[in-house]
Amino acid sequence: GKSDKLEEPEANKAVAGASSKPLVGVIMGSDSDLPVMSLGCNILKSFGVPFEVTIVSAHRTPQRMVKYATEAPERGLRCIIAGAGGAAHLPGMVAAMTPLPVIGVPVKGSTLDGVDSLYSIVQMPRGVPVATVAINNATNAALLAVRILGSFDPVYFSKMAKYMSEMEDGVLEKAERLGS
Ligand code: RP5
Repeated sequence: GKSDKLEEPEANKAVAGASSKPLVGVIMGSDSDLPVMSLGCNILKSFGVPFEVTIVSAHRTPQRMVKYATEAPERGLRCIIAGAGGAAHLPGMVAAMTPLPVIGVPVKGSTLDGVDSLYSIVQMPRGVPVATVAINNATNAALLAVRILGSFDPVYFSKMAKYMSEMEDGVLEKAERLGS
């Protein structure tokens, strides 16, 4: 990280709405990913999804990554959102160590426009899938997590349907104002 290292409590404090009985785990390789990843946390919060957020680095804290991934199911997580930049191994390594669905967010770094992160995450070899969203699009990662929860929980299913219909209304209103 560039400045102060964020330990767990600080990382959770940095994102209001983080819960003690999380269904979704939001992890990232570095505190420098937090500005991007907090966009996803805001979505989870707005849908009322219990989530947690912390820093887990595949390269700098490999033991912590193994512990996080292997303990995630027994802690009640249903889905993991993992953001990382550069040689972004985190989502793929976590997916290799848990049967839970993993959504990868390629975080744009200071070089290569985030294409390095995108390729690292999207090019998972056969057998270990990572659902990859667009560069820096933690918003879509969180929306996908809500849809995963909605596939077995009607509460989140309805919330997603409402979100989609409001989004549609928003566009139709704008179109109307333009006179078409
Ligand atoms: C990755 O390296 C992190 O996910 C981050 O995107 C990138 C740079 O990390 P810092 O050097 O800013 O800590 O592991």
